[in-house]
Amino acid sequence: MRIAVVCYPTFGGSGVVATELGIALAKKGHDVHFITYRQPVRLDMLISNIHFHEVSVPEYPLFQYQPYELALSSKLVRIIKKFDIQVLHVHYAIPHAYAGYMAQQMLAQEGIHIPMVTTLHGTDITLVGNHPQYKPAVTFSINQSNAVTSVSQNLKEDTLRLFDISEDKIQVVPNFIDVSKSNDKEVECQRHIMAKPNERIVTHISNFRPVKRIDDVVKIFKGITEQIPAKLMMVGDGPLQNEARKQCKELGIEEQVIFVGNSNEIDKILCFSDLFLLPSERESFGLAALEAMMHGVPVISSNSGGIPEVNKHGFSGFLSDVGNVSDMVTNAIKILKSDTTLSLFKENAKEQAAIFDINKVVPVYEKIYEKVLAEVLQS
Ligand code: GMT
Repeated sequence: MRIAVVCYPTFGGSGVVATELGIALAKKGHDVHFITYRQPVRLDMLISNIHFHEVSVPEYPLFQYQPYELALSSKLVRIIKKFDIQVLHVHYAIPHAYAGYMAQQMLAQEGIHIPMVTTLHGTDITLVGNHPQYKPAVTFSINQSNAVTSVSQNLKEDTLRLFDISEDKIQVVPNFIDVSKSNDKEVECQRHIMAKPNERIVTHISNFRPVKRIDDVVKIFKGITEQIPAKLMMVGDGPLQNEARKQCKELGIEEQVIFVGNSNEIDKILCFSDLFLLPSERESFGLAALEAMMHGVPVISSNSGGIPEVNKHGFSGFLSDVGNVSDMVTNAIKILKSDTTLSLFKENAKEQAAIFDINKVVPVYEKIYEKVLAEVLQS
């Protein structure tokens, strides 16, 4: 099948899911064309049937805001025609589903009918999409999509609660990980570089936005260090990074916290991590936690949004109410206090992650593509 993929090319979870899915589809023999404003960070261009088409937005002084949607839909029309694309898959409703719909309409004028699959990822529904300024356009473009998927049951429920969309429109297709990567012998666990032998390594990965409750991450770690020697790896970049650095200084733990910034070496970092922290205010799924679990890292998380669908309380980690830092510290200590308990939780985390293996999810997307394609051909 010839598939066009639209996504955000950044370190965020939706871009990662889109890229990993595209790579997996290409490995199965599909032709996959990524159309976005920059090469996605995890995109491996060495796979022969992966293609990348950059959307550039010409700047003009009259515009206060550059019209990316226009440039994207024009590019979609060109690429879909040139490569005879059969299915368009857009990740993140804003503005991708809207631009995709415009492209569909322009193509229809020329007698080309292409189905669009929209995958909802979370903030496109709960934080941004729900804003009155965007809501009518988001509702419209979700309803116009030939198929809509959401990355968790919880996100489906949120979408139905917040938007005027019929229940049978949305199919839950959970996010996934490639379990074979956790067995990758080429990844060297260089634990000794990061911590002393008696220290536990605690990790947090995010875009350092308010929704991630970065101050709770630091407070939980502080609570852990009061009982157990540990290091904290802060991976990623975003608006709250400087505040977090300040907070570490104030709490007197700056020597124990390593700010790594954005990294393409997540596998290596998770390989030597003992515990992952995700105390988010809200999370449609929590892909970062799933990636941690795949590497045998138990998770201390909040119980918000779709996280309970991923992290199992008392098995792969523990869940607490949002903001209940002392409960999160108690739970972290339960896991970290002995090598035996830690090993047990590590094994459990891997077992739980395996439920979300990519090999179970890719065929589901293939079926959706086949269905929408057949429907469009019949109409
Ligand atoms: O978490 C973010 O702020 C980034 C955001 C994104 O769009 O990349 O992540 C969302 O999509 C991920 C992939 O489906 C999910 O794993 C995250 O839980 C979700 N984030 C939120 O719902 C806050």
